[in-house]
Amino acid sequence: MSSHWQTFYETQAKPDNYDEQMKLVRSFVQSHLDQKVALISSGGTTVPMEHNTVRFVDNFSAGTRGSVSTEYFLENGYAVVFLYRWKSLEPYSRHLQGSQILDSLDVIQGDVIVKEESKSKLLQIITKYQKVENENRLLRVPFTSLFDYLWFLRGICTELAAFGPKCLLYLAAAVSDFYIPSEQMVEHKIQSGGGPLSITLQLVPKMLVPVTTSWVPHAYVISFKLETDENLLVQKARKALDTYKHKLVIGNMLQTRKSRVVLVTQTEEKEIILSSEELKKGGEIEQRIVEDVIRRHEQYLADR
Ligand code: PAZ
Repeated sequence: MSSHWQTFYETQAKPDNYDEQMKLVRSFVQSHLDQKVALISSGGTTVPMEHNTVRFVDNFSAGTRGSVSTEYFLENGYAVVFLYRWKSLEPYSRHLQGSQILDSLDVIQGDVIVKEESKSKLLQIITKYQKVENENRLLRVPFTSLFDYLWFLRGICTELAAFGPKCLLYLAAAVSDFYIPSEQMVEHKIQSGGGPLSITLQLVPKMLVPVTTSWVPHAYVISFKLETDENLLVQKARKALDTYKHKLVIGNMLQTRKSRVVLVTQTEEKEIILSSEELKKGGEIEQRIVEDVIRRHEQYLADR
């Protein structure tokens, strides 16, 4: 009999661009087999309400955690598959959001030039970006819906299994716990003429089960746990560790996620806190998280 997660893949169609994207993943894997690799998931998933989707359920995630962390993993020599919500923040370009790029430029005698005060910032970003591009160490795989995300998660994990323990999963995306299965979804735009709308959302299967037991059983797997009630945070992180037997849960509160996280393992609970001074100076908590996580991954490799 199929398990809950297997039924999901048997009944929910794969994304149209799945085969094309997976070809890129395979080729990326082949070029980096001798390196450490990280799969970083980032941003929020949408849950469509109609097959011809006009409306969907979404969440708050901007993709900051994933995109910032990706830069630090790349700085530390990892090859990275960045599985991210289309149009959420991306590594490097995140520094130039909205009108920032236009504000850093000027027109002088018909030529576009970079303003003096923006040069050092742009130089830093572009130098790092070009190094990573030249070394082909970053593969971006975009998703929008929960279906896309879960299909790519399985496909990419299965390919990354070839890295064995050199593979690290850093699952920072805010993935919906609820969805409308395809067979229960209406075809066309839901009409308001029928009065108030009630919808029933089903539970999304817990994919950390196949991730840890079947798809990448030797990888160093880190999941994130978001809460809004502090009393639940560590308790829920521990429950996840007990259930999925992976290596680390990084807990964070919605309101303080940029300045405080708690790293929970089977034996330890450790906080990383960024002071308001550090934040004001442009400090990024992801730098400290990634340093810590890389140390743990190295220890994991050394212990094997
Ligand atoms: O994307 P972002 O930087 O705005 O938020 C990051 C985050 C809070 C989504 C992430 O740190 C996280 O906790 N992800 C897991 C969420 C969960 O499924 O509990």
